[in-house]
Amino acid sequence: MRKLLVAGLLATSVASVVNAQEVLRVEKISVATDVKEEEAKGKVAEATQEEIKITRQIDIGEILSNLFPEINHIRKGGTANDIVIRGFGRDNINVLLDGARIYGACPNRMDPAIFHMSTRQVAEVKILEGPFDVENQGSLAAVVNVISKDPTEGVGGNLYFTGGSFNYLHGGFDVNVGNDTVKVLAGYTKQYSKPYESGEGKKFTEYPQDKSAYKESEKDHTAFNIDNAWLKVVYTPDTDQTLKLNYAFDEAKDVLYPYLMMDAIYDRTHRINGEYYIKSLDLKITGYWNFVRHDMQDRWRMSSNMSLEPELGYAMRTLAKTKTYGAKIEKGFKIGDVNVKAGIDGYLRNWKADNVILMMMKMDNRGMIPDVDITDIGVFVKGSKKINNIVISAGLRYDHTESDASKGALGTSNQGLYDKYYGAGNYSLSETDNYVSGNIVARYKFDNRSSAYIGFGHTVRVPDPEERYIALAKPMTNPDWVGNPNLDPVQNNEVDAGVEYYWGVFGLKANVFYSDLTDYIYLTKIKALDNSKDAMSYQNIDAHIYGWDFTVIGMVSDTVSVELGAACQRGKKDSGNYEDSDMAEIPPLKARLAVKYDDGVKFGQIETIYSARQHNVDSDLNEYPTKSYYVVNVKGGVNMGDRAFVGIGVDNLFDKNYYTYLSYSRNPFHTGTKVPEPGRFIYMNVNYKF
Ligand SMILES: [Cu+2]
Repeated sequence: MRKLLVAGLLATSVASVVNAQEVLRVEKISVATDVKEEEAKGKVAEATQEEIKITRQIDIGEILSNLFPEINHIRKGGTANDIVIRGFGRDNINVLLDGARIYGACPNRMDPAIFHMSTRQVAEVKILEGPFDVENQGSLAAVVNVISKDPTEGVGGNLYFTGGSFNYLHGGFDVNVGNDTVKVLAGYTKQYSKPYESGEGKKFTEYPQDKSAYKESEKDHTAFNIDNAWLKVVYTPDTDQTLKLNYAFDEAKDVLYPYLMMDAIYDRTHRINGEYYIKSLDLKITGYWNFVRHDMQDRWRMSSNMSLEPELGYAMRTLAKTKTYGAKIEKGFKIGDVNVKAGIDGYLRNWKADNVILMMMKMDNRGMIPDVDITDIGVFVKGSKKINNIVISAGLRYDHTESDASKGALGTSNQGLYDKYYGAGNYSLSETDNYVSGNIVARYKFDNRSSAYIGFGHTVRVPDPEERYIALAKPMTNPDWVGNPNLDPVQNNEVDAGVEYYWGVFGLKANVFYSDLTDYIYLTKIKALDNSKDAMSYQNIDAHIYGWDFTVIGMVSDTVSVELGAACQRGKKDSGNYEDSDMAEIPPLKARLAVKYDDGVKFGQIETIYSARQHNVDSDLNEYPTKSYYVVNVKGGVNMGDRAFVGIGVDNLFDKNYYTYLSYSRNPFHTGTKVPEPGRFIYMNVNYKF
């Protein structure tokens, strides 16, 4: 939206934004755009587009949460923030990197998908909210596609550095070499930080208590130490064909998660993507493979002192790995005056995690995630047609998904867990699910820029390997954690409506949604059939989530703009085993007001973020109210000629001590550590283009 206003009102200053500023574009896509229009690069007729110029550059989850009131982050530590969109998290939203599926290896989501691409590699983030994506399996409530930078023609590169509070350092470079047939981009970055301090001046390592407390000697332990390297090659033998190949590696070491009872020793990821496009046929073939290996231990916590084998240095450890590979063929064509896109895709997701607990007695929890394979094959078709001022679009998708857990992967301690809680013979470790998803949307165009839409979508996602098959037996006193092999896929029937309206120098974009959920997967407390022990497990419930969001933008002058956005959502349970009908992890009202100055050379912004108190909590999962907060962030920067850019910023200017609603882990048995947001954080970005 901003871009549109800029394009309409500030055509002259747009041209001057060709300089050393590193820009991360974030685009919220609306449904029911013409298929062709949607894909025409640079033409964002129905999109909100935001250009992020100066940030701490820590992680994308945090950046998105800052920008969009309907996106919230789950704060587990200094980095790797997971995201919740409109109250939907985990596998209910699809996060893709360059269109490829990727999943974290950690059963506690220490490494969410969005964490596996470094901020410096990102060109653009595309967000489609609601159940309107048929091109990918399981986009239940939203799809987020994080797209990496392409190499360009010519020789050049960037050197960049960000430094900030709490010994935060982020440095790196990229080098680009290209002619009209072959273009190569290679990059490397390193990120390092000590634990940040909250507004009350305490390091985040001081918050966990009792067994989870950090050892005195580890309270100043490195908070994260991450290396990323990537290589992207684009080959265009003629004007008709494009081949893109991308390899990326990241290694995150010493990542602390005060939210959880363990920390990551390392998290190592390899990603390969390939894409071949023939323009004259409008045919695209893509393939990908990625692999993540993750090691978490409690060696920096007090609990490790209780180890039965002290020489190992830990009392709890999970070693996990996951790989995902898949392919897609898609083709665009026209039937009469209807633009159509059809495709077939498939993927395999494998996940295995081995846990051991050496407290009181040795728990051999090999196969905590028991080598689960999820294989999916799907076909889709979508189309759009313009009838006078109305664009009608529709999509349909069919999926066949198989989920298989391996009994042989289970260790001696967790072998009997499904029998203990669900009864021998009452479940199967392999499931087949077949389902249809689809949507229809009508958009009425008032003029070239303004429009209103209403749409209905039906989407389905299969339970993830953890929800169906996790098997973690804990020492006698603690509850077990066991998947529910009998879970059914989640179905979302949702109606969305919205308006995008431009009036003089003002723009408004607003949406409402109502999601009716059948078999939504929800945490629950269960008892062993012989009543000997309790466990945390999952159940299918019926529920509904509804909400709204809006953004208003005004161009006060050629250089000054004002943005105001807000979002709110509610979630209610309609069935299942509950006492409290409020759903868990539904963030409260959040608003953002920003005033920006941009003359093409100098840039400045004052931003305030407000979050209301959340008292609609699920007491069944031991949720408790979270107070409202209000923070102010400022930043400014200047282009030094065509090659250098320097920016400085202060987040949480007034050093407020505050918590977001998603700052602690939900568990029906106990509450974990509540992790505060960082206190005042001063940073500087320097970028040099060569
Ligand atoms: Cu982990």
